[in-house]
Amino acid sequence: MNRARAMSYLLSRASPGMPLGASRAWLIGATRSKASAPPSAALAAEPFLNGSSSNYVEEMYTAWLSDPKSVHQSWDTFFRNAVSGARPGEAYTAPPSLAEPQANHVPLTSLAPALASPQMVSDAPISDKVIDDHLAVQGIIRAYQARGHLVAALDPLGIDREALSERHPTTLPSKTVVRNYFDYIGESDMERSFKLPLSTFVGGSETTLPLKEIIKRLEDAYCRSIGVEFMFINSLEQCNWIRQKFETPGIMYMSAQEKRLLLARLTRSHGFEAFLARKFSSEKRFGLEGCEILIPAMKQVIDRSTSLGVESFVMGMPHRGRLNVLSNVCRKPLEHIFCQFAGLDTGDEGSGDVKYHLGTYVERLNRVTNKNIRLAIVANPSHLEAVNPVVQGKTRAEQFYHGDSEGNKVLSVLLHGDAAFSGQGIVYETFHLSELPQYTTHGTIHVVVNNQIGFTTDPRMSRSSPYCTDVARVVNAPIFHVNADDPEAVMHVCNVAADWRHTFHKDVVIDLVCYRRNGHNEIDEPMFTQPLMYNRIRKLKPCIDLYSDKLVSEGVVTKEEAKEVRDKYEKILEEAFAAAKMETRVFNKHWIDSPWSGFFEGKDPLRASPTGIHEDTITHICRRFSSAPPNASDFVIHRGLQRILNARMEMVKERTIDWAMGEAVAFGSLLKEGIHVRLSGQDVERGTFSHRHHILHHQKVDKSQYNALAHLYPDQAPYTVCNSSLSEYAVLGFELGFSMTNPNALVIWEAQFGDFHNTAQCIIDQFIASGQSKWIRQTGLVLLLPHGMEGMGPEHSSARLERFLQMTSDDPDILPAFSSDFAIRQLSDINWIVASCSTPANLFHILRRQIALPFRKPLILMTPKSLLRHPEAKSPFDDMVEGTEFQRVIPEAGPASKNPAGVKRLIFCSGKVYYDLTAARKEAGLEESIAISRMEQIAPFPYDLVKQECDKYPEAELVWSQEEHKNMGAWSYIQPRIATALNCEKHLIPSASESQESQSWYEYWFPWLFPTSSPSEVSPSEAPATTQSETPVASDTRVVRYAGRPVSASPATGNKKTHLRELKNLLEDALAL
Ligand SMILES: Cc1ncc(C[n+]2csc(CCOP(=O)(O)OP(=O)(O)O)c2C)c(N)n1
Repeated sequence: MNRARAMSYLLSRASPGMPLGASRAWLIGATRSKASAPPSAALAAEPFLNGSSSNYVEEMYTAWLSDPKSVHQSWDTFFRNAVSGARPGEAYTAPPSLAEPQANHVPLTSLAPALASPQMVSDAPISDKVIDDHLAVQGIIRAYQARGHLVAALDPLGIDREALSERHPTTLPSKTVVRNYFDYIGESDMERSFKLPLSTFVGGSETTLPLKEIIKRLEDAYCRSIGVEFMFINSLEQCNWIRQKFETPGIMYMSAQEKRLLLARLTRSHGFEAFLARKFSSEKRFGLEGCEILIPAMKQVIDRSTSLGVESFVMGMPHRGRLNVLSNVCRKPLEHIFCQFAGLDTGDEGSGDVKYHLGTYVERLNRVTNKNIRLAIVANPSHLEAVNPVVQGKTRAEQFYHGDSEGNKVLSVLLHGDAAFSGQGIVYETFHLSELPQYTTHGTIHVVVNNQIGFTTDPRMSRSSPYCTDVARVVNAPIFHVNADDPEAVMHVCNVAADWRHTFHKDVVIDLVCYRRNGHNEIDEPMFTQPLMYNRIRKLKPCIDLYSDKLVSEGVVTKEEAKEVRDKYEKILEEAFAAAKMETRVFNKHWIDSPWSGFFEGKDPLRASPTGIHEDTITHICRRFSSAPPNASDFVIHRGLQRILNARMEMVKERTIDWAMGEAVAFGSLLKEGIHVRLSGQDVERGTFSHRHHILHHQKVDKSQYNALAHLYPDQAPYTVCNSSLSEYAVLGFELGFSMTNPNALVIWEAQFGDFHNTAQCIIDQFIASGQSKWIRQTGLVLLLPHGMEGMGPEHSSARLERFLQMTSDDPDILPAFSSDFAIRQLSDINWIVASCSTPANLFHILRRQIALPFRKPLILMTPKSLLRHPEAKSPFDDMVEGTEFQRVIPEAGPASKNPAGVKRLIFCSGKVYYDLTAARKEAGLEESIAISRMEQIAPFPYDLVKQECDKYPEAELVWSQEEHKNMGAWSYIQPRIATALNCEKHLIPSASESQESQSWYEYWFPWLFPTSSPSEVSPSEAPATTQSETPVASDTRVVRYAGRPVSASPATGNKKTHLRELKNLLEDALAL
């Protein structure tokens, strides 16, 4: 509230009819309804002020308060009338004036409507003390709302803060909170009654309270076990909502039944950790001891949200307490959890992950609300907070596909550690997605397990912000700090958080201030580094004991009942433990977080659908894509864009496409088939290189846009194209999460320039490269990475192709069996696809192939820059029609291919350099003697086609030419693989499945195709062999030579001349015979 508004508000507390000069007369006594009466029609009677002069009024008023003579007599009269109860419009007595009132003047009474009455005009002086006391009380209330949290008793250890739990109501409040307001009002005023402003709810139904009581209630609301941070929020409505939720007397009331449920949940939480500690004392489990309240807290959030209509919860969390959450929140079978401790072999595919990183998905009944709910915990790597955007993307996708446009049915919940929450930048990046139209999940509930330590580092050394939660302030999220040893306070905060999210669809943070009873893990000794803290911790009773003692003393439960609850749960644990002992293997499939029910059913795991399409479809999409909106006469298009559309239409007439059209036809044809397409990244709507233009902007009307691909067919799937925030880490993670929800969607993230992906490296390394292996979770996510040496300097050239290839999971020394399904089998066995297309038609096919495959694989696609407009980088419609397909290798088709025996050199290359090589070859007149083959799919390596090409040119020297430096690009990947392709007999290996020990993913998903293996308990030795090897046994002693730039530390020169010289050298090296 600005000062002028504050003043008017202050004045509006005045009561008509009060005797002027009576001490505190206008601070007390008026009813709330009178005080808040709306401005009357008499406002116009005081036309000497307007909204913009409110500051001036305020100055006059302040000056008048300190000395009525310091202002003009007319102001003096006005204020006297106003405070003595003059009705609106009647306080003003016009002074002799030379000028007419201004037309835009607004009367003061519109700001302070309840002030004035002409009959009340009096010269009696106003007591300064009255004014000051009033201001002080207002200030005190506001101070508690703004700073009460600073002295709240949040820390169960009592280390960090001035604990006020024992504060007596008559004791002066902490200066930290009230600053110097108590210089104006003191202990002697404690018994005086003050009228309560509308900005507080501490009065409940009362409008006045003694100061003593006001302070007591404010301390109860803001300085006990809950510290509320919210006054930075820019919405008065939201601030008032929060005030009401914490200040209303009795708001934290819990029934005996609710308390018993809370005790039972706390008992389970505690019992689970205690049981594991007993049974697996030397195993790491990152237990929850010291924050056992987390389990009841999460359950409370779920109960409350479920009662408000939420059906699905997508959750992300770190290691701490994860097993407990899996068991007690998700109801993951205890046997599955115990088996993870037993060191058993895996019974299915995948390399697996440690138990405290695993995900899960369950559908179950919420017993409190009697509603069915879905719960998913997203699997994550050790990299703290990295899962946050993935959870958001998955949540957003669930909302999108359920038509849940306001997030009423699907809710994301993110758990954090205190050190990670403040330390990891991805937290900030993810927060910034929270309100973006195409990325919002309509509010996330964040829960911080704030044990006041990160591994061995305490907060003084690990963050510069006062709270670990300060990052959440950037999105105006309220932050509820709460002492985790006060279970009922925690439950209250959880309810408020769920209500907040339901009401405002915005993020909210619950900061569970707790401690960590053991070391970082159960094997660590915390006394090495935090001796004082741990001395204190050792003296603390566990929360369960404190709370059950409390309930016993309140008579809510008896000691026997509390024990009975513990014993019952102990029995459940023991039984599950015994059952787990009978298991002989663990199954990764038990931990899938995003099952795709129905997707794999009835599909041949090694058969892809065709990607070529009917020419009519191509023409239709191309025409739409080249046209202005249907209401073109009303929609003013930029002239430059109209030229682009015209040029596109010309291409349609010539039955050709360029890069942008190839992409558009891929998208459009998938949309036609009901496949949702989502393209996200920085500036993707136009395209970094201004080639895409998927969104046309009306040049005269703001927000008037046209998205041609969203209007191709009446019954098509939705097309989402969205410029993202300037974040790679969060946005790539988000799109990965989105892609996990629905396999029948093409989800694409595009980097501005390819190299920027490295700020999202964790998503690439920890999730995309290894996700299927660790968590048997598939994704068809596509990464478009602009790549190529165009003389644009070191940072805009290389998408670091070499890194993706280095993380590719195929063995360079193993030649898979050649068979009719060689290509798709390779795709199925690898962790991701890495490709660099040189033609728009191949781009079209590879994008469509993502959906045509019977499984999902990430696609890492190097995309061009200059090729976007290269006159030769075009494709005829013929290359996309039915019967055509993605070409893994585009073989030489020119003169050299007609007389292969006479070819002296066979150059393999990939991407844009092909066009440089062919132009230079032509110029040198070497088209007969040098063949150039393009490797469009680099990984999995097209052994069969490479071998075919090599065999075709038996006399040719083999060269690999690339524009990247020798220690970069594809060279180190292709070199050993070409050698393997040539020397087959040395590398002959049965098909990958035959050599696998455990069940492969497709055996699990397609059990009907593998009759000998049951999907659940198949023995590795029973795993069926796949097709027979047809690998030719032959040997070629040629070796491949490198032709390209030498090694370098930097990906590219910053000097244009050097760039051109390097290119010339490269071409000479490749082509000189
Ligand atoms: C990105 C990242 N950096 C470092 C680590 C190693 N590490 C694991 S737990 C941990 C401390 C985390 O502290 P906090 O977030 O407070 O959670 P707590 O373990 O206390 O529950 C660290 C540094 C990690 N897992 N991830």
